[in-house]
This record gives sequence, structure tokens and C-alpha cells, in this order.
Amino acid sequence: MINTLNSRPHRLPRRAALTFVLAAAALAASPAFAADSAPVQASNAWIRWLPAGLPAGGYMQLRNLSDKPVDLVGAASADYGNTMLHHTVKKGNTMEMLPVPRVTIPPHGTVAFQPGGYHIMLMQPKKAVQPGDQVPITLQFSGGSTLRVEFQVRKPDATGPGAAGGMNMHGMPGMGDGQTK
Ligand SMILES: [Cu+2]
Repeated sequence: MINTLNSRPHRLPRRAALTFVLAAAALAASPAFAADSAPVQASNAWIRWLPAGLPAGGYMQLRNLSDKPVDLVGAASADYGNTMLHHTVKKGNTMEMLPVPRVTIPPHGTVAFQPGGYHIMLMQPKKAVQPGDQVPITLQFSGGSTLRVEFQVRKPDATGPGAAGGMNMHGMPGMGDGQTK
């Protein structure tokens, strides 16, 4: 929806150029364009990768830095065709995943997305995502703000993001072939 702003106007008449600038300024002032201004901090972001293109779980901690509740209302990644917010709940003796429309982070509070609880369900991978990769996911919050977070892709038996602070694993021994980035 914002994509039209990416095409720069070339050789516009002066008047048209001025109109464009004013329009852009007005758009920038509207809340819908407050991208990356979410008052939320993400840490320990990782993905539990599963083979054969099976849905993968995205986990992290979200901290609300503001005085008001903030809702996570969605997530999107160019590497997956479908992403949903899920909550794992116990039903009798079985665990079941239910879609949730939002996850509220209380003022100055933290919500953990972790195995057995809240997670981002990542479906329909668009490329061969593998352990060791990093996958960018854009978190979408109430009010229209967003936050782009790099998720560390980990093996099925992983229980966390690995290296401290979710830093990348490049250069570590035993992490498989050709980490060149
Ligand atoms: Cu799920």
C-alpha cells in the first residue's frame, strides 16, 4: 500500500514536485506510517525449524517500553507464505494450537513466546530455510506500528536462540557448511 512512494518522481514540473513533497509529509505524519516506531523491544528471537517444509514456530520475548498496553496483532515474513499468531493450550491430555487475534503486552511488561505457549506459526516457506539462517519477520502492533526482527533459525531439538543475545552463529565451528555472510 505504501509501495507507490518507492517510485521517485523524475523531472516533475516544479508544482507537481511540491505537491508530492507536501503529500509525503502529510502521510509521514499519519499514524499508519509510523513504521518501526513500536514501543516494543524484541529479544531472543528464534525459529524452531522442522524438515520437509513443516510449519515452524517463531519464539521471542517482547517487552513493552510504554505506559499503555500494546497488542501484537500480526506478523509477516517474505520467507513464508502464511504466518499466524498461535497459542498452545492443553485440552484434556493433548496439546492443541489455537489461532489468536492478538497478544497483549502490558505496560512495562514482558510476554514470552515459547514452545508450549504463544508462538508465530510460520507456514508455506518460500525458500529452503535451514538451521543457521536468519529470517526477518515484521511484527505488527495495534496502532499500525511495526518492528522488524531477525529470527535465528535453529534445529528441531533447540530450546532457545543459541548464542547470547540472539547474535548470528556465523564463524562458530560445527554449524554446517559454508557460512559466508
Ligand atoms: Cu502453531
